[in-house]
Amino acid sequence: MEDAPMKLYTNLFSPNARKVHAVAHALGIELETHTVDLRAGEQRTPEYLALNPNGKVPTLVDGDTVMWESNAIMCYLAGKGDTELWPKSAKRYDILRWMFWESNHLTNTLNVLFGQKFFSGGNPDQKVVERATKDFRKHAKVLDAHLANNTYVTGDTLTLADFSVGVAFGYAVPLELPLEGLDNINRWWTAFSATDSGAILLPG
Ligand SMILES: N[C@@H](CCC(=O)N[C@@H](CS)C(=O)NCC(=O)O)C(=O)O
Repeated sequence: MEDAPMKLYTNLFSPNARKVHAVAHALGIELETHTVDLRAGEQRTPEYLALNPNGKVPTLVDGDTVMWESNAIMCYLAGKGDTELWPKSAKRYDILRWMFWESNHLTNTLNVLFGQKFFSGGNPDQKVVERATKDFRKHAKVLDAHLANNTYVTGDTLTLADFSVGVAFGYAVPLELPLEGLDNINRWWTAFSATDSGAILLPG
């Protein structure tokens, strides 16, 4: 009997969910999907909270396994096979380093900008925007310096780290991210976001 397809609870408005879609595409994994209606609050229903008590997307269900946290889901999917995106070598630790960096530094500043620009009823707090924009620039400079000597985030091949870190840069225009002069990021992101999988990271 064939295994049932894995099911992703998702919403394409979510950058964290798009990371998972992009990685699944790169791996050639077909996922059954259920769009969680975030506007209607479906993420806070008892049925959904039983799967993901954080009330967030994405969530992956694979038989008895329920996974949440987009970066963990990406590792889980890639771990199903043999792939350079998530090699079975010490390079994994470097990939994880950048995935943790993304969720701790880059995404934190992005979430603030997201909240101020999209969910402040058109009345963003300029001081908060300024501070988060400055923080974003500080973190982006770290990545830019690293990319001066690396084609991709963890060396000369595309890995999960590119998907994890890359999704932020799709918001360069709507969030007015300060990327001037960060030529290495611009080179890397322009090439990556033009690929079929990279393009899935872009907000629709
Ligand atoms: N660290 C989590 C963050 C998930 C997250 O923040 N999801 C947002 C969309 S990007 C969400 O579901 N928000 C709905 C809500 O908070 O009500 C991950 O990477 O999966």
